[in-house]
Amino acid sequence: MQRTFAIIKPDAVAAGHQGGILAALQESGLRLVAIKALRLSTAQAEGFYAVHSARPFFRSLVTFMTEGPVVAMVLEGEDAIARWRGLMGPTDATKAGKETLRGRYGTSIERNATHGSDAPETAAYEIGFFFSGLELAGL
Ligand code: RTP
Ligand code: MG
Repeated sequence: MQRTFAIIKPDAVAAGHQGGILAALQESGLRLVAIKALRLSTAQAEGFYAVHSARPFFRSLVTFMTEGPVVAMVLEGEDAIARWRGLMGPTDATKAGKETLRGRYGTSIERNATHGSDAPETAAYEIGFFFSGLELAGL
């Protein structure tokens, strides 16, 4: 059993796609362990994406991720990290198939509707960044 961290990004929340994304999540068989809506501060978005701080798209990414509320989630299942990334599709939404979340709900390489952890270590870090032990206790 593996856990991963997922975000419904501000573009998808603003467009009202939470329901469609949650339906696809349920359909996939992954279990929703925890969920909350919040709005990231600039410092929080910078911290979350610190690994990309030297990239040319960093400032734009932080502006995007703080433009409105997001939905943060912890997902669980066999091979959850790879399964959620498979559901999301590639980073560039314009190159993602319509069977993927980014293909369906994203509009560009930046405004791509969803986030998913890329490895067990990043999943553990990201879950801890957004959720307290209390919120995950007993789940
Ligand atoms: P994520 O971390 O959000 O799940 O996405 P990812 O692994 O598929 O892509 P990553 O390389 O980690 O990039 C993080 C997010 O930065 C934005 N981005 N913009 N303008 C650009 O060239 C560019 N490249 C990436 C996207 O929002 C991407 O999801
Ligand atoms: Mg990434």
